[in-house]
Amino acid sequence: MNGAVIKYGLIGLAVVAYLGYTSLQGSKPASADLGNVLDRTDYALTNYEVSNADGEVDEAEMEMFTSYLTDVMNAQPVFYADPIGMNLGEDAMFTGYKDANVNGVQDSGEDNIFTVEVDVENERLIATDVSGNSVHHRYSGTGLVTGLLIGRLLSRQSAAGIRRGSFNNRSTTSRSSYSNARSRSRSGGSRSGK
Ligand SMILES: [Ca+2]
Ligand SMILES: [Ca+2]
Repeated sequence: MNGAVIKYGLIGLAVVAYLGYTSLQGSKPASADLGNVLDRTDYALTNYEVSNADGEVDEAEMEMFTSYLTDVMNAQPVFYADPIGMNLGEDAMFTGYKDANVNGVQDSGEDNIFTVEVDVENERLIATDVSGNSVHHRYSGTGLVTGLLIGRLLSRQSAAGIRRGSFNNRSTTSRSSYSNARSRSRSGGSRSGK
């Protein structure tokens, strides 16, 4: 009897010690489903509407797009356990980060989760997580606004010294292959009920 109590007590201690260890290791955020990241970025680029049709997307409108993209990333059903914030860099790279306090600003301790780049040369989006997994997806938007947004991102890349062919040799998985791998691993067990 006492032996069993001690045994389970020790298992309990081991679990507590393990959880403590993993939370110390927890500076690296959980990886995001890059398929979802790509689908949502594509959706945002395809469906964004600008109110003034002056044939130009200025910096303020690019900010508004980034805000819209943030909403799309967090739309139900959510695909990531924490709220996602989005930053647009000078080099036109979007960075998704864990916006723990949901204030739209990347505060200290709010780690990056993934990045999204636009490869205009190959008409695709490239999403990369913090583990270095990289997935590409051909963007589908063909409308005027999509073209203007992508043109603006291309201008930013040029200004930052990124040439159109810079992404040609990037090692990436296609969206469809990644999707299959993800759904296979997902069917192994439910992660709900956190
Ligand atoms: Ca405008
Ligand atoms: Ca924040």
